[in-house]
Amino acid sequence: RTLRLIGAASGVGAQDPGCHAGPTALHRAHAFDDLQRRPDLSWGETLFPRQALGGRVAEVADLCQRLAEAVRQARERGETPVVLGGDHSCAIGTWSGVRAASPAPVGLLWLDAHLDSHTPESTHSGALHGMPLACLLGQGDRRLVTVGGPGPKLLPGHVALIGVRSYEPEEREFLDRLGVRVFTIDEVRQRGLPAVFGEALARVRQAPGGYGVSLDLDVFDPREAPGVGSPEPAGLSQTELMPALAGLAGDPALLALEVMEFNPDRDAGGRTAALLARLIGAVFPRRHGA
Ligand code: DIR
Ligand code: MN
Ligand code: MN
Ligand code: MN
Repeated sequence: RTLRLIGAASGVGAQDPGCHAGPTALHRAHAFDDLQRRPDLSWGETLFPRQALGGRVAEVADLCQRLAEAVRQARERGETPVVLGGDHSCAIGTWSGVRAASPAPVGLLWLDAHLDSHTPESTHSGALHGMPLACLLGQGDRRLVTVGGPGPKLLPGHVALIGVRSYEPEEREFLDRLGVRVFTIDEVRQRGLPAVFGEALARVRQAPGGYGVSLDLDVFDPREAPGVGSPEPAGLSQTELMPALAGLAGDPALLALEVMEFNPDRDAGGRTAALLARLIGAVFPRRHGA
């Protein structure tokens, strides 16, 4: 396959805008040098918010619209989009674009410390990166829900979350009511990641159009991935998650990957950038001789 990196340089969806610098920092990071030399990988455009639009929802909707278009075009060229954030509100663009390029419903594996399933009515913070999954399921501000076309972009039975440990009751109730499967960090600790990951994957793979992975870097423990927008203690280790992600390698049903919430300001020693490069290499290993 051919990988296409697309930057989503937005921090407008978060209270702390630091993730806006993520894609440009990665483009320059030494940790990304080997990746950028791969002949099967190219760096496409990086999208920036247009502040003149006035208002966060308008800016996020516009950015996600352009991102959805870039992702759709990449898919239609037969490429595999790898979207680098940016705060997680950009997910509305990525998965609306993947859905637009697919003839059938797609699944989504959401790896995150948070649920990201607030609505404008339920949110405590007002931050849009706390709402993208609800938007993709058809609930939220109309301007965000209609990015890439009308109608929900995901069906609840095709969505699973892993690693969740910080959320408000309203967003949990919303997902439970729809029947979205949430694997909290407690369930991971009880059953082990391989069992949980396998069950989540089986669920998202039921989607007839294939599936994607949305990885919020805060799913990792902040001791291993300090460079994130909203660190939450007691996350997954690389030792747990990397082998599970490596198991996706070569899966023809995997349509796209996004890695969100990278905040270079907090990335002491460049550890999170290095983790990110390893992660892309694990999911999409370079074929021998390619
Ligand atoms: C937070 C969002 N739960 C909120 N935080 C996120 O504002 O509702 N961090 N998504 O990654
Ligand atoms: Mn998130
Ligand atoms: Mn998060
Ligand atoms: Mn919250």
